[in-house]
Amino acid sequence: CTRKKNGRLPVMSALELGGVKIARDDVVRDDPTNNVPDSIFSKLGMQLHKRNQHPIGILKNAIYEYFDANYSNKFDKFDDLCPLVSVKQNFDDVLVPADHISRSYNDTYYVDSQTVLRCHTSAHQAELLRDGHTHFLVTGDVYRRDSIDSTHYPVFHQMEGFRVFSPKEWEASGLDGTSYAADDLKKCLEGLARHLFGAVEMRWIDAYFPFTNPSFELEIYFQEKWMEVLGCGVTEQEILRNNGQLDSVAWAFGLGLERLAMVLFDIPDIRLFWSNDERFTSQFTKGKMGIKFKPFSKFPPCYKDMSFWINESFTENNLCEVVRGVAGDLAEEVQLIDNFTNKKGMTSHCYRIAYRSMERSLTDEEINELQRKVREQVETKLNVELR
Ligand code: FA5
Ligand code: MG
Repeated sequence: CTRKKNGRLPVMSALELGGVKIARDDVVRDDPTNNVPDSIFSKLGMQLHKRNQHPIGILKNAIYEYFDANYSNKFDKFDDLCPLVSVKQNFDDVLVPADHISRSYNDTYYVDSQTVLRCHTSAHQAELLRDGHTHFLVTGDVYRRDSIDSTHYPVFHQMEGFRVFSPKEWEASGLDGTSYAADDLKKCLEGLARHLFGAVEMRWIDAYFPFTNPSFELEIYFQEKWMEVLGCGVTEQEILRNNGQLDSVAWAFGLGLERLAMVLFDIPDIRLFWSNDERFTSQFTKGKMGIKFKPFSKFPPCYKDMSFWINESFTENNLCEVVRGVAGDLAEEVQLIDNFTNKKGMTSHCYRIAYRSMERSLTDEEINELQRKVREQVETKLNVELR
C-alpha cells in the first residue's frame, strides 16, 4: 500500500506488523466497529489488477492503451492506493449524505468506526485533485457486502477515470461547461467500448450518484440480460471547489472491471476470477484481448431451499455473509423465491441457495453438511426462526 498523510497511519502500521487483528468471523452479531470476516480480510493485497496474465490485469492494460493513444499520455495512473480509507475519503469527500444506505454496516465493511475497506475507487478523487492531478485513472480492489450471484462478489475491481476542463476548453464550443463535459464523457466511454469490444449491444441509462450531476450508467447485453458495467457523470461543483479547482468542470466514471472482463473473455461467473485452477489461469496471456474462455467442465448445481420467519433486523446481505462464511466460493447464488406475511403480521422468507464448484463435483454429504451449517448459523447469528 502507498500510504498518504491523513492520519490513518496508526491503523496501517499496526496492520502491517500484524499487531492488530482486524478480521473476525462472527461478523453479523455484535461488534459494531468491525464487520470484516476473515474470508474478506484474506483478499486484501491480492491485487488481481496488477497481474499481467490475469483477465483483470489484461483489461486494465488495454484500457490504459486506449487512454494513452487518445490523450497522449495525459492521464496519471494509480493502481497501488491503499484500499483501507477513512470514512471521510470514502463518503464525505464525495458528498455521500450522512443517512445514505451505502454508509451502513449492512453495505460496507468497517475496520473501525472511522475506517472502511473502500467501496469504490471514487474514494480517491478528492485527495488526487488536491494533489493537483487533473487527468487520472485509479484502479483498485473494492469491497462491498452484497448479494450472491454470477455478477456480484464482495471483492471486485474498479477503475476510476477523472478529467478536469478549464473554462477555455468549453467556452469556444458554445455549450455550457456541464453539457460540454457530459458530451465528452459519453464520447470517451463509447470510444473505449469500441476499443475493447468492437461491436457490442449497449445502452445509456439515467442514474443518480451523490457526486455527479447529471449521472449515467452504461449497460451491455450479456447472457441474455442487460448488465450494468459502469457509472459516470459530471462532477458536482462542490467537490471541485473543495479541492482547489475553482472555475473548472469535470467528468468522472467508475468501471466494474470484472463485469467488462466477463463480456470480453466470455467468463460466465465472477467467482472464476479468484480461481487458482490452472485450467482457468493458463487460458490467459499478457496483452492478448481476443481470447474466449473455454469452460473446462460444467458441474451441476445443487439447490437447497430454506424458510424462516424474519425479524426486524434481518437483511439479505447478512444472510449472504453467513452463506459465504460457510460455503465460500461454493455458493453460486442466493435467491429469494417466496415471501409472505401471515395474519399475525409475521413475515416468512424462503431462500434458494445454489451450491456449485467451478472446479469439481460436490458430493451430497458435502452439500448437506454445508446446508446444515448455514441453517445453524442463520438461526444463531441472524436470530430468525427456521420453519
Ligand atoms: C460506483 O461505485 C460509483 N463510484 C461509480 C461512479 C464513479 C459514478 C464516478 C460516477 C462517477 P456503482 O455502485 O454503480 O457506482 O458501481 C460501479 C460498477 O461496479 C457497477 O456498474 C458494476 O459494474 C460494478 N459493481 C458493483 N457492485 C459489484 C459487485 N458486487 N460485484 C462486481 N461488480 C460490481
Ligand atoms: Mg450502480
